Amino acid sequence: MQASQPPPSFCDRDEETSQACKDLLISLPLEEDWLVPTLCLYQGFWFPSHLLKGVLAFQNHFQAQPSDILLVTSPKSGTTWLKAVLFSLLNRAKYSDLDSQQPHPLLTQNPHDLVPFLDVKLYLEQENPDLAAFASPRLFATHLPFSSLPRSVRDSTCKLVYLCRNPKDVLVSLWHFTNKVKAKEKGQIPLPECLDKFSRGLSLYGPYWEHVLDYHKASSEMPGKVLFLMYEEMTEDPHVQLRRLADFLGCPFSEEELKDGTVEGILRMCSFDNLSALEVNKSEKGSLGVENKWFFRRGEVGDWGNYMSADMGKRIDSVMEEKFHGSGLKF
Ligand code: PAP
Repeated sequence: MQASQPPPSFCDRDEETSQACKDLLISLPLEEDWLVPTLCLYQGFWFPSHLLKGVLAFQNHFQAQPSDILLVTSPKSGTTWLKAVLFSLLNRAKYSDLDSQQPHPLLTQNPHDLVPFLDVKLYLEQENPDLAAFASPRLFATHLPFSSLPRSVRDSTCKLVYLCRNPKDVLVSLWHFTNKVKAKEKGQIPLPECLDKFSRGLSLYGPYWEHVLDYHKASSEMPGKVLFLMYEEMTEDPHVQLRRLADFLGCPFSEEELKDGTVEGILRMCSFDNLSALEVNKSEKGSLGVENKWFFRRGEVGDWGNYMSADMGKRIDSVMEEKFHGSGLKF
C-alpha cells in the first residue's frame, strides 16, 4: 500500500455489501457503539455491522489446513503483542533480533501487517481471497467467538491460541483507543457510558464474558487444539508462557536454544518498549488504516485503576463473579 494512499480505517470503512449481507443485517438487532457506527447481534455476539461482510465470507469460504495457527482475541487483549510473539517464535530459525544480515521483519513492519486478520482484513477485502502465498504453517488472527468460527477451523486439527486480559484493562484500553480514533468526531467519550454498555455485553465481539468463557471451556475440553493464555501471565512470566506456547505449537525450544538466549531474544524483540520505539510504530499507518502508534499505549497490568473509580471497578467485578462463577477463571 502506497504511503500516499492510506487505506480507510477498519473502524468505519464503508464496505460494499452483498445483497445477502444486507438482507441479513436488516433482520438483526442493532445497537449504537462508541467506536464503530453500529453493532449487530449475530449468532449471539455483537459484531461491528460494517464488518459482517468479512465475517460471512470467512465463515463461508475459509478452508483450514491442519497446520494453520489462529490467534484469537477479544479486541484490546494484547493482540498486537501476541502477533509479534507468534511471528517471531515461528520464524526464529530465519530471524533473530541480533542478526544484522537478515533484518527482523518486525523492525520495519507492524505486527498487524505481518499477521493479518481473517475477518477484519483478508475476507473483508475479498470474498474468497487466494491464500496460496502464505507458507505453512499459516499464521492468522481473528476476533470471532468460538461458536462462530468457520466449520473447517473447528473440524480440522489446526491450532487456536486464545489470549485474554482483565476486562477492566480491556475496557480502559478500548476507551483510549476510541478517543484517539474518534477525537475529531466525538471528543472524549464518557467512560461510565462505555462501562455500562460493556457490562451489559454490548461491546465489539461481546459479550466479553461469553467470548472468554467459550474459549476457556474449549481449551479445557480440547487442550491440544486450544491454548488459553492470559495477558497478565504473559507479563508476569513471559519466559514460561513463551515456552508453553512453543510446546503447544509443536516447536519446543531445544536445549541449545534455551541456553543461547533465543527465548530472551524473542521477548526482547516483542517487548512493548522495543516495538513502540520503532519508527514504523511511531509514525506510520498500517494496513488496518489507523496509526500504528495507537496499538501501543502503556501496556501495563492494572492501568484501569488510573481511570475507573472503585465503584466502577466493583461493577465489573460483580459481573465477573456472576459470569465466571464455577469456571475457575479469575483475573
Ligand atoms: P487490537 O485487539 O485492536 O489489535 P491489542 O493489541 O489487543 O489491540 O491491544 C492494545 C493493547 O496492548 C494496548 O494496551 P493499553 O491500552 O492498556 O496500553 C497496548 O499498549 C498493549 N500492547 C501493545 N503491544 C504490547 C506489547 N508488546 N507488550 C505488552 N502490551 C502491549
